Amino acid sequence: MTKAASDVTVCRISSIGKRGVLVIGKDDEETSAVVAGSIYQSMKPVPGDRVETVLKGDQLVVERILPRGSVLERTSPLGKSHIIAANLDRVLIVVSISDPPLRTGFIDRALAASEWRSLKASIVVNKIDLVLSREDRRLLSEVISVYRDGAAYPVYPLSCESGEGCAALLEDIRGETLVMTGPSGAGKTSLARLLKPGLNLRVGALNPKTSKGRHTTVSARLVPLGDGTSLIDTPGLRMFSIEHIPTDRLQDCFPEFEPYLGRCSFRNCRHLSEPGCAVKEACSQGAVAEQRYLSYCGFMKDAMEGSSR
Ligand SMILES: Nc1nc2c(ncn2[C@@H]2O[C@H](COP(=O)(O)OP(=O)(O)OP(=O)(O)O)[C@@H](O)[C@H]2O)c(=O)[nH]1
Ligand SMILES: [Mg+2]
Ligand SMILES: [Zn+2]
Repeated sequence: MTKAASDVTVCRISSIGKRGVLVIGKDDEETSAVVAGSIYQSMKPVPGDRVETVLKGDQLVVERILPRGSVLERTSPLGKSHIIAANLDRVLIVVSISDPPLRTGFIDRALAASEWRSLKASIVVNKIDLVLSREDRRLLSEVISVYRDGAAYPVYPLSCESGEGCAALLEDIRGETLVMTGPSGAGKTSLARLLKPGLNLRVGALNPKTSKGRHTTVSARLVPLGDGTSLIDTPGLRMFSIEHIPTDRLQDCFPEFEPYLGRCSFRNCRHLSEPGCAVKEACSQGAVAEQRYLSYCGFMKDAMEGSSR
């Protein structure tokens, strides 16, 4: 633990429970602590937060949350901003091709949310041991082509079952704090367990009838991997909502649009059905992947319908 003053110790929040929190201190050990009531008047702690703690008797008390460097945010089902985790270097979007089936809309929303908060993002395609059919292999190549080749996001195809591809990921993330997001059952907790052998977190089999996950992880948890690397596991999401991103800023959340912005006939072009749109033209020439452009149009439509309700 870093000594900030004689009796103040800086720790990192690992998880939030009903009665208190778990904090990570020196040598990556986990300790339970209570949170001083005054903190909740300003903000709620989240995994990844750096906090000042004081030992009172034999009870560790969190007294202050240090200013946050970066956060990943989503819109909750109640329409409120939900800060998922703080002080992050990268977002890992964990998906699979089948079991559960790939939904590129999820990836595009999570990428937009990462861009909105200026966070680096990468895609983990887990369960490549199950990618056997021609159709699944085609989907995997498409993910690599659309996201890695078309938008410069790192893509890590891997298998937590066989371990294939995991070393390359581990090599690239050394020293970083990462938060994982993805649909239930994609294998986020399995990845944390693979990278931290002995980790006591539950993984859950998919529902065999629906091929969907069963929402096994119920609260986010920061897992120290050693070497200053921290991986934050989170509960699976049905959808990554991005209603908090203003409509006129969505275009900035698609980095491959950037060379074309400002080149449309209309200065305030929304890149939907306006004539002389440079983004649409780039899409029809194949310079912007159609799937990504269509996601953008869908998000714009959702946002415009939402704001007129
Ligand atoms: N075949 C195969 N199965 C895997 C792989 N990784 C994970 N699984 C299985 O997928 C299921 C779901 O894994 P979890 O790690 O619990 O998934 P999760 O993303 O944490 O799910 P939630 O906590 O519900 O969000 C478990 O039965 C795992 O054993 C893999 O690479 N290949
Ligand atoms: Mg899990
Ligand atoms: Zn345009």
